[in-house]
Amino acid sequence: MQKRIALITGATSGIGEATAHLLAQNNFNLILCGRREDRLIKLKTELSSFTEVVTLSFDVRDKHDVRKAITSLSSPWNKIDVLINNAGNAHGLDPIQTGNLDDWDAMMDINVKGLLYVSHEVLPIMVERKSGHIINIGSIAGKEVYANGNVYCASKAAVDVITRGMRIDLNAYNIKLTAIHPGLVETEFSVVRFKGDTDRASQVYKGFDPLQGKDIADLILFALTRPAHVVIADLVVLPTAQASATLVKKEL
Ligand code: NDP
Ligand code: 8X3
Repeated sequence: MQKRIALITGATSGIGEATAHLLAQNNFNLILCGRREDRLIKLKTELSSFTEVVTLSFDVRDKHDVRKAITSLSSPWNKIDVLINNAGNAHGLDPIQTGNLDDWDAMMDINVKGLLYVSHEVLPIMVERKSGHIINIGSIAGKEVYANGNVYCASKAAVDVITRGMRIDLNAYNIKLTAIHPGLVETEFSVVRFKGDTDRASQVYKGFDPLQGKDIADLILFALTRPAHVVIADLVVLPTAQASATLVKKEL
């Protein structure tokens, strides 16, 4: 079987990195994206014994850079079969009345507008070929609002709604849309949310068995390997200890 080409945003850590590892070993050629070039180069070296890898370093907030990076791909790399819109983070955890404007900009610009900018460059390729699969990484935070989650929750609710809109608009073009909404996954997510405070970040995952990036990668691979007539549309996945966005059974 011919290998499909998958473009993964946010491949330099966490869910994206785990997905890169799994897809590399399961018949995908990879376009790996992120801002940290050193990590992209290291990942390419690690995965090159399994598959072919191209790296693109750009900030999803910059629509001109997004366009430049994706249009720089030449054949066969510009025939993207799979887009995994994974890049994103929470920035801060503050009540709305004391929220930080830069944090708000970051979350809306990366999680929402960044996803749109990347999709905008990849969609014409899929539409022209009448084929493709887009996987958007949402969050339980897009399904439930929790205290101090305000803008992050809004950004992930937007991912949920945009995915549904994409599914409708792209229905005529045989393009599959999957949204995956994880609960707590132990990645660099909380280190970013708490601005490098690793002690505070590690508390988030103490006392229970959180999801790992590999758990989400497994679901991504499952969604990508369903038969042509099947699409996994919307998936919420939680650690067993988590019952809702805020209820986690911890044994401390
Ligand atoms: P990580 O912090 O480990 O990974 C985030 C990735 O996003 C990195 O590869 C980072 O790359 C990339 N990224 C962040 N900002 C930008 C930017 N401006 N431009 C380009 N790339 C960027 O977190 P996760 O793996 O946990 O997060 C992946 C996705 O999963 C996010 O969308 C997150 O919201 C979602 N999610 C996470 C959950 C969790 O509990 N961890 C739960 C539910 C959803 P670089 O810094 O190199 O640019
Ligand atoms: C990440 C999960 O619960 O921290 O989207 O919002 S949570």
